[in-house]
Amino acid sequence: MIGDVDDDGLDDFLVAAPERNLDGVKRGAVYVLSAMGSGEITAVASAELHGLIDDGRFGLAMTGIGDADGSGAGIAIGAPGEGRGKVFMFSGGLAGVYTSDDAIGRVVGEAFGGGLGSALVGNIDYDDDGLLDLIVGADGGDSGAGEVVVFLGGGL
Ligand SMILES: [Ca+2]
Ligand SMILES: [Ca+2]
Repeated sequence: MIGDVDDDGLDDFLVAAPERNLDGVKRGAVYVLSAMGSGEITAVASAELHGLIDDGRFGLAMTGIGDADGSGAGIAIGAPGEGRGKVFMFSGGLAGVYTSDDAIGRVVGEAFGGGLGSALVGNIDYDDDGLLDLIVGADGGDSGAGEVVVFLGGGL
């Protein structure tokens, strides 16, 4: 469950198009859908978020990260093809068009091609301290073996 990302009182869906080209090649995009509707994705989405790096595949993984600041449910979006791999955090209350530059926080992988952000699990309390945590996969991390990093809540 992602939560209410655009803060209109209805739980939302995220739809990703990680290979969307936009102004480049496979930069990726994520769309927030609040109310049910039909039509083209850019017309029915209440917010959209764009990657800015070619082959970054922004949106390959996504998760809710809870509402840390009372603005609505935050989300994390992985872009494993951006250099070392990145995860972008956005606070809630999203409406309109954003880019990865609008993120309130970002995590960058340790090594080029590590693919940080290839998988994300949020909205869980991994260490049972009452704060939501974020688990991030890096499918090319640890020299290609893959690795998983747990970010404990409080700092996100
Ligand atoms: Ca909503
Ligand atoms: Ca926790």
